[in-house]
Amino acid sequence: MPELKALLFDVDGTLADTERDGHRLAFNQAFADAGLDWDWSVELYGQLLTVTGGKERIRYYLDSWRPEFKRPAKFEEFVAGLHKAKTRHYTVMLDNGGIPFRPGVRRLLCEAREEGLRLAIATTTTPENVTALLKSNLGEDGERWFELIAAGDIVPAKKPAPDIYRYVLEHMRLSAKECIAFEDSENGVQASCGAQLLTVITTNDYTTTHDFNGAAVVLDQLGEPGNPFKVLHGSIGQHRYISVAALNELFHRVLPA
Ligand code: XBP
Ligand code: MG
Repeated sequence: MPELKALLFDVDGTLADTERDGHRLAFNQAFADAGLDWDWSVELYGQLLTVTGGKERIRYYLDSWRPEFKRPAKFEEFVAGLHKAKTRHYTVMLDNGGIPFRPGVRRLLCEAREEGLRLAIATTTTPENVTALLKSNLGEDGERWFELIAAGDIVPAKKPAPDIYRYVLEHMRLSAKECIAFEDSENGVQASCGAQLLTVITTNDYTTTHDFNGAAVVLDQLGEPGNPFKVLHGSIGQHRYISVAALNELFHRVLPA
């Protein structure tokens, strides 16, 4: 009989709504610092999210929106420098009040720890960003809640490639059939399902129209006792918020022995 052993979390959009008022603003601040007139609006940023990874997103923007931009000789260094400045702005933003976790995230993490489930992070974002987000929401030892934080350039192919999830499974010596992944986006579900993981989606403003084919269930949020989730696709029994009991039920329904 398979047993649920671990929960694997995406970060951006899943643990917290970091994109629109976090990463986007940090990119714009970095562009302004560098004297560039690039300004990523809320709407444009939604289109740019097609590409995961900040450095990759800057290159995508230049290729598709600014083909006339005269690239400096050391182009890769130029992009890396901009991205470094962006990371600095983003982590300062988190340190100064932060971006709160989405509903139900802290409660589920606490419950999972109490129940002895193993926890890990699988994200394309830069490791410093994860540290800052976990610290601002869980306190100084926030990172230690997770057995493994797999982030950024640790694998060469970012989501939608399944590599980051395969990395986590390999390093934690887990089979995909022992885990549940939490994602918020189409790139994310392609990565988790590509690694054969049962996936729970919580959508956000940027991802409600995404294709979540392959996900076990699609919800608007994890929910809280007084703030139930809406089921957008699939079913999660009689549960009103995601608890370890709800996850075990889903796990045994979707992955029968
Ligand atoms: C997250 C991303 C990241 C962040 C920015 O995707 O695409 O690029 O937007 O992070 P996912 P960096 O949630 O699917 O992992 O700028 O640090 O790359
Ligand atoms: Mg995400």
